[in-house]
Amino acid sequence: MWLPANKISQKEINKVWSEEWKKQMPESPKRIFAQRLFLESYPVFKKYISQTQDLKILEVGGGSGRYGLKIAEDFPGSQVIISDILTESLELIKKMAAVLGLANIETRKEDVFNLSFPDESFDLVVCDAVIQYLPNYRWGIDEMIRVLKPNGRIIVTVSNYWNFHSLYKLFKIIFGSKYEYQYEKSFKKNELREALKNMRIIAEDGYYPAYGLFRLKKINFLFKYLGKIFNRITKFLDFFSGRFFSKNFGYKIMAVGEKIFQNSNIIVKNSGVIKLQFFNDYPDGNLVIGEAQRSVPFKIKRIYYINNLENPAAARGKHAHKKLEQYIFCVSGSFSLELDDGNMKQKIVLDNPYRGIRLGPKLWHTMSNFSEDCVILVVADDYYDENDYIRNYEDFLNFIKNDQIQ
Ligand code: T46
Repeated sequence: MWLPANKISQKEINKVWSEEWKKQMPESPKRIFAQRLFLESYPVFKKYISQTQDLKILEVGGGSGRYGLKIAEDFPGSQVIISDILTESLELIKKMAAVLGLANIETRKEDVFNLSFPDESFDLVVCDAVIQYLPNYRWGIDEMIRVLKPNGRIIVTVSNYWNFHSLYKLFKIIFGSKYEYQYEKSFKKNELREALKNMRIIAEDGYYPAYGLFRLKKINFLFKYLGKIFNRITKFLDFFSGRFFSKNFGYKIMAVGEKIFQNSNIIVKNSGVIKLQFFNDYPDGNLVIGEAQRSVPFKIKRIYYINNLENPAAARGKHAHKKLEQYIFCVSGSFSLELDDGNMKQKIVLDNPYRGIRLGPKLWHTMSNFSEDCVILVVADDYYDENDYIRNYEDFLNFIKNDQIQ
């Protein structure tokens, strides 16, 4: 990897940004809307927002809030919540919303890993250039997907690896100075796609390839003119190529995903999802908390874990329980969990340490496809009892049939 990202803690990352928002204490929002980068980027966002219905919209990590504010202005029938973890950002947004006289805006202090909204609250989640600052960005995305309604849409943008901006960061490293925003991952398209793997990707886009060159003018003023030339060329080429340059070499790349109802929700009987509280203390680890009779909805009598899953062909489970209630977690790595209630079947990839899947009674379950670093944790509401297992699939089908007759 020729573009290392500094390992600094999430607290330090937040500090960089609170300083940034303090500096920006508001000018006129109209001026922010008139900035070149915004003029290039906002129309690309707007393309993917439904014009035909009023939406409940969440902007995550709003920062200056300019996207949420402009969306609220352009879609006055929609309700927009702009969230950020930093008070400085929310202060800035509130002031700008007041200047614009927007009544359909609310600001909320929220941690992207622990959004306080119930499941399936929003039609649209917008997240501009935020996950690039989150070393554990996959789990942030999962949280955004959680609060999306079925078929709801997410628009995510990130720094593009294949843009001159990467060169700017590299020069900074070579010349021994820090990149002003410190930790920032530059994404390749497939990495962004992978982050949205549980969604139906409906569009990939990007904008403003020349902006990365304009940033290089801090190194030499000639880049300003090179940027201008490059801007003309890419605009010309975009015009004839369906925006090929912007989509592939834009300063930011964008993915638009839709929540797939069947895949992200449990369709089999006797199952469900719980979410544990998650503290991201990167690079000093994560802390995930489950509490009996709170986040885990029963008294825990037993825990067990499974590790050293080195055999790629391993398959575990292949049984159901008669009465036992359990939740299964993937605390490290990933694996596939196949659930079968005798009627419906479902396969779920577990790769998120704070999400638990209910293994209720009468649910045939099989675990396979373990990553080498996979560690599975299970909490159960009773002690081990071999008599509670149904280890033969025919017996399982008979058991649920008889159960239905009784
Ligand atoms: C389940 C899935 C998710 C015990 O003696 N005590 C215990 O608490 C457990 C869990 C197992 N055992 C014995 C029973 C077997 O002789 O350990 C041996 C291996 O158990 P098993 O083949 O059932 O392991 P998995 O991974 O297929 O299933 C386990 C749990 O047993 C099961 O309840 O739901 O994980």
